[in-house]
Amino acid sequence: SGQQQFSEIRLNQVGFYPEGAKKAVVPGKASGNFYITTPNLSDTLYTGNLGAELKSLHSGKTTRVADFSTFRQSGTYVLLVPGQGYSYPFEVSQEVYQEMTKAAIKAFYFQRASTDLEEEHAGQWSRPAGHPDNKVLVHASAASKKRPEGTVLACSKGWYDAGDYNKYIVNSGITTATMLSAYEDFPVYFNTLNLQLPESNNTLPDVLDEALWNLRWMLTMQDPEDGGVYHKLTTANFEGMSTKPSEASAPRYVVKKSTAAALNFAAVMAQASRVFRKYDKEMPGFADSSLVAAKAAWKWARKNPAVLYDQSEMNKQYAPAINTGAYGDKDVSDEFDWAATELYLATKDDSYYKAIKAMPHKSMDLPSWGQVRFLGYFSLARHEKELTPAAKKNYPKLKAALIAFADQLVQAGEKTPYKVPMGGNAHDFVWGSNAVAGNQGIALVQAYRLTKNKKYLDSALANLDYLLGRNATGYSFLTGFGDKTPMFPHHRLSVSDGVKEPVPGLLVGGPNPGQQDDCTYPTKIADESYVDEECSYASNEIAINWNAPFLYLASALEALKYE
Ligand code: 9MR
Repeated sequence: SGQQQFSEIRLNQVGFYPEGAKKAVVPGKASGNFYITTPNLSDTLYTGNLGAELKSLHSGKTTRVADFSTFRQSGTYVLLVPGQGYSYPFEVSQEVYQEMTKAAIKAFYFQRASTDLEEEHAGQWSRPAGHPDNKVLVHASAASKKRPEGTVLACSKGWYDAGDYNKYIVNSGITTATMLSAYEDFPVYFNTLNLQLPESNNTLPDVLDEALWNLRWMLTMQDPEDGGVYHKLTTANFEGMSTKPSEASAPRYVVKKSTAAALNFAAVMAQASRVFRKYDKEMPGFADSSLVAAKAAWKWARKNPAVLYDQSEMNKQYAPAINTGAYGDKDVSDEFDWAATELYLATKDDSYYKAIKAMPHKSMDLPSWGQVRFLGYFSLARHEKELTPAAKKNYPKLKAALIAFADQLVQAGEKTPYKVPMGGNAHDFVWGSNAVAGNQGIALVQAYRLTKNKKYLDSALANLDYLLGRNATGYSFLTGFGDKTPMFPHHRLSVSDGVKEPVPGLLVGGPNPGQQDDCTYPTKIADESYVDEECSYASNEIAINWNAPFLYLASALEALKYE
């Protein structure tokens, strides 16, 4: 019965900053007082009153908020509602998110391909190397004169995309960019962070060492002949769920070059050239060669502006058929804008800026693997002081649009029954909805940076609360953190390693009423469409592009609390 009582009250299961907002959500009919007590329920330290009854947009279910923001005493507590039971124990402390944030960054290390993970760095999740990717085959769809079908390429390193073992340029691009942006925005925080990586003893911040693992792979995906970039590196079919990396032996291919891949590559390589410039001594030539690679990819994309990746069309023409993730974006106008922006910032050459179609674009869309315009906008805001007159002229409009976007999120958060921006829009619950929550958090942090108005930061923190338990499922969606947290993610590394606990620090996809897998879900209600089972790749897979916004959000909050 303890379990029953625990699961009813929803709150951030990791805990709260002493100075931060603190809210729990109580579902059902309870009203009246709530209490903050010691975990053994013996001492009551705070008494509050449950708020007004709220109704979910998605389920129609009613909830009330327990707001105990003014309770600031460090310690471990439970929240008690008579007749409703008590919450999981939670902590109030200035350090409450320290380990969790580190784990969310370290998770990328666990996704590394082509390397042994030593016990010293990986603990019980250590493993022998898999996917050396030093003998990757050029697929028929990617054959060129100099590189005919079957040509052997070396494309080692990189991160596994998700629960599968493939490596996709489009998704890698946005992920790496988000990680580099976190560093660009909060260098002081990252400069001292020790993630216990094999590279932790070098002079680079660990987060940049981690980003480099993927950047080095990305660079191998460019054809030096023409600057084009292969869409992905993949097996023909997904490997079995219990195949260990070291046992995986299916041939790996690079497939067809695409415009989206070239532009994602161009954008992130241009950003990398900017970020790594100051490490020219440690990595001679890296910044320069990244920029050269970015320009070559941009040129290819301008010459080939509409080579969309359509896997089923491709499979009609070429063998073997490729049946893994497509990341088949049908509109690359945002990719053009993003790449142009990053190249402009890396070179200050106005001709790149002039290539941007609209500034700002009339539709302001949250980042996702297929929608990357905001990444360029955030970069412009970040480098506001360095803009040339051409870009400076438009900047006030962009800034106003970014703030207006964040205002909508804040307003949505006031209306949702969980008092979080996430879920304020019926379309928030897509495949990988937890990345929507994370990316909303980034947009809010950006607005805070632009205005220094704390309401944006509070709202960003509310989405962290959402991800760590204040949501309709009652799960804390980051593996290894919280009391009710995914144990069975769709993640081959976790399934195949024989360790009970999944690899820690990974964010699962989250509620997705699309339910595009063959799992049995508890309900069709949007914000509850989640199931902690291995079969559920549509709600319980993990993915690098979902972890990256979480990494950004958590790091930003950690960095900013000291301001
Ligand atoms: O995140 C992707 C989601 O937006 C798509 O709807 C879905 C189906 O195409 O694919 C998701 O990405 C998966 C990728 O294709 C392969 N690796 C696992 C990714 C996460 O599920």
